[in-house]
Amino acid sequence: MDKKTIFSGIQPSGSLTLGNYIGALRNFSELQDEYNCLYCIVDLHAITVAQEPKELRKNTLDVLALYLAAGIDPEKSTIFIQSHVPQHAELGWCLNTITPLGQLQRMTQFKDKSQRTKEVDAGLLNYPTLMAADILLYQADSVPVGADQKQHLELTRDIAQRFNSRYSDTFTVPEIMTPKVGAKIMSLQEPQYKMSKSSSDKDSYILILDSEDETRKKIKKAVTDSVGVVNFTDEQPGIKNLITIYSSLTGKTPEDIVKMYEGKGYGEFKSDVAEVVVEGLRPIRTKFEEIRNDKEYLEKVYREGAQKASFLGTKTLRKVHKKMGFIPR
Ligand code: AQP
Repeated sequence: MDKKTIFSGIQPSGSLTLGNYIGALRNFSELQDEYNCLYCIVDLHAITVAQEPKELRKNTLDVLALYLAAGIDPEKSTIFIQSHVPQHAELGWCLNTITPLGQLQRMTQFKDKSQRTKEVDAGLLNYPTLMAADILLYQADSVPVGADQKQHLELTRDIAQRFNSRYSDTFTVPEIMTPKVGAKIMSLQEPQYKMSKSSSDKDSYILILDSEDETRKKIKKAVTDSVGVVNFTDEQPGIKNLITIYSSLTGKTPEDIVKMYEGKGYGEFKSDVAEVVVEGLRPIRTKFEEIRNDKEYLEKVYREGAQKASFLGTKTLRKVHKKMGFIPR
């Protein structure tokens, strides 16, 4: 039987956080043997909010090196940069024409980001249709993402179904695949919000590439509460988040962790969480240092990846053009 297809992407809109790692990146390599995987660095998405061009170039190569350091193998998976495969933008345009404006305006991410941005451009509103194009272009069966992307995935499914019923069966309707623990890692400073790489408060996130000392300091400073007991409850969102991080990096259940810290203070708990994070990220940080400076290797990976992705993307796009009534090229 043919392997099922998986697509996922990460924006090079900053340096990747522990949230990106636990919610998405670290699950990517585990799927490579069972699925036909495509992993993209979605630079076209990153420009939906203002980016410094030099920074964007650096971040794009950093994300690529992190993909490789996290164990994504270019012999098994297709790794590529979104802007190198123009079919994404082309399909995105077509899908925009069958997506109701109101549906895009109701997206939580659009509402959140447009509140934080001085000038809201059309690209931010159309982000989800481009994301739908990313996924549908490869007829992906499943999309491994963090829980924050659930609404966008639902919109993708809607768009696929709308296209299929309007023009006949064309797209696979994809399923979301979220991790059991750690699908949403929260900010260390405002645990009611998710940890985000574009946050203006550096203490709110841990970057995969933060130094070990910086990581320890940020966890020490993490907001907790006055209860003073390590509990896994919504009433103690800061502590709950630290337990989630601990649990997702060690495989221990939240209940086990609560038991381990019975009668112990937050200080000891936090310093253990810090060690778990430092240990958990050390292998990927070390590998990243080895890979990031090998420009030739990185170039080979993204060029070959774009070729493979482009071949697959063209197949779907031809079908779409034909069904929508375009004259074949
Ligand atoms: N806090 C999080 N917990 C779990 N998963 C998360 N992801 C992001 N934040 C968390 C998952 O990481 C993948 C890549 O996300 P993205 O960069 O494409 O966009 P995002 O979800 O908007 O991530 P950020 O860090 O919040 O980026 P900015 O600040 O630029 O918007 C996705 O699978 C996402 O679910």
